Amino acid sequence: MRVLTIIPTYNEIESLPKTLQRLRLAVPDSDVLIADDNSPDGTGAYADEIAAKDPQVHVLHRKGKEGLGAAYIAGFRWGLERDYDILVEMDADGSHKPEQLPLLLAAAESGADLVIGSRWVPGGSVVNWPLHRKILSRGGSTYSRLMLGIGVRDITAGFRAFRRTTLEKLDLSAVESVGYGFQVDMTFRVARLGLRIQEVPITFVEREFGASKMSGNIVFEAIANVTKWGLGARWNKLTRRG
Ligand SMILES: Nc1nc2c(ncn2[C@@H]2O[C@H](COP(=O)(O)OP(=O)(O)OP(=O)(O)O)[C@@H](O)[C@H]2O)c(=O)[nH]1
Ligand SMILES: [Mg+2]
Repeated sequence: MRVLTIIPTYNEIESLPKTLQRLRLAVPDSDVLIADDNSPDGTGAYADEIAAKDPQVHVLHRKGKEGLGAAYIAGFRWGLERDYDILVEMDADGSHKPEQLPLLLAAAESGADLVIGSRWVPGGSVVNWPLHRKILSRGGSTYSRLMLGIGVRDITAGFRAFRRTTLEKLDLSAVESVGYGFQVDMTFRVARLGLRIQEVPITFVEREFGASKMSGNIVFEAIANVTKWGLGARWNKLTRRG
């Protein structure tokens, strides 16, 4: 199966070189697409240098910072136009171990429509996170699970593998949200189609370099959207019955 690993970047010049090197070693068959939002620190130019030497590395330059969701949607479209069978989401900051990508790919190849690298299933873990980040992540996942009525333990996780057929069934232009909410939105859409979602345990490592793009706004957006979607789904059920 042809695999494309999409890495969205915004100011990741300290992390991207190592991540890319590890990925090319760990999964040499996967092509790579770096979706850069015109990073002021030169991440896009660095990606171009690598792409000039390595035909399996590609770069999608975007105008400016529009959020991880928009970068992924553009990356998915790029990959779908080019006949990839599996499209992977992976962060540049070293949090997702490229060495664990084969676990996700194995699950996708054996039939899962969406594979989620999960911190919150048995065997999954987080390295170097302060307690408040763990609480926020687990609490957010639990709230979303209850609100949306889907059984995924790590719903905001960003290390994922989609079969192309899954993405083809979604209306990508309808996907909202920029931050974590994007991952929740995608999961909810896949679940509503009745497709098979499988979580595989991963070891998530807190970034060593560079700055997190997480903000109060992103958290707020995610909570507000989950509440809206959850209530909307309940309302639809009620009115269809009535
Ligand atoms: N193209 C693009 N990439 C982004 C944007 N925001 C974040 N990213 C990338 O998305 C990945 C995840 O972003 P992080 O800042 O690590 O956010 P996070 O992983 O949710 O937060 P931390 O756990 O604190 O690291 C990284 O590779 C970022 O460079 C954006 O607006 N545009
Ligand atoms: Mg990160």
